[in-house]
Parts: sequence; structure tokens; C-alpha cells
Amino acid sequence: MTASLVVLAGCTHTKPIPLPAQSTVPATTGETMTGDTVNLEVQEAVPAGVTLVKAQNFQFQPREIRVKKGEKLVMRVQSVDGFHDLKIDALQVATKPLAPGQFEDITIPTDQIGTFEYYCSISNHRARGMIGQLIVE
Ligand SMILES: [Cu+2]
Repeated sequence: MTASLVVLAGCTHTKPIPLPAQSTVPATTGETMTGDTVNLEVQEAVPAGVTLVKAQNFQFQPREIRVKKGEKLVMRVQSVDGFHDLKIDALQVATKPLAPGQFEDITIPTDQIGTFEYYCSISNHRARGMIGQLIVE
């Protein structure tokens, strides 16, 4: 009995001063976070200097890319749905076949002025509209 009283006494001695019942700090926790500000951006950030080219059934986005001669051009070819690739025969560049969601960065030589067709070489995709133009000017 005596021992417990001593312990309680010790406790009360070191007990922190209770906060006043009326706190002046507004209780905002949870109150200002109810708005639905969910970021629906699904795309990964494309690094600066990289041109995103989306490949889907059955088109490329964009269908036309213009660059100045000698300008650095890296195309990030990303499949949105289905299997696709991107080839430019005249410049001897190509990606591997890309599964949905996959991408590949390819560096395009731009030392030649001209219009170069890019296309998807998978199945009959080219005939179905998977073509675009790279214009180096
Ligand atoms: Cu394709």
C-alpha cells in the first residue's frame, strides 16, 4: 500500500502539465485533405529532350515530327496497346517489338535533311495506318 502510494506520488510529480481544454490551435487534421485531388497522370515523366511517340492500334502519336538538321533527337517509343515497334529504314533505326506499357529510347541521326517515314513492322500494322513522318529540315 505504502509502496504504490510512493509510485503514484512520483508519477504525479513528473506528469506533464495538461493542455488547456480550449486549444487555440485549429484541429485541421483530415479536414482540408478531403478534396479529390488524385493525380491521374499515368505516364512516366519523359526526360527533357526526349520526344514521346505512342504506338497503338493502329497509329502513331504524333504522326509527324519536325527537327532541325543536326538537332539531337531521341524518340521514346511506347506501346499503349498491343505489340508494336518503330522503324525508319532510311536511317537504319528500329526498336525491338514492344509489349503494352513498354518503351524504348532510340537516338535518331539528324544529319541528313529530308523526310523519313517511320512505321510499325509488326504484322500488317503499317498497311493499317501505323506510319508517320520525320522531317529533318
Ligand atoms: Cu504496330
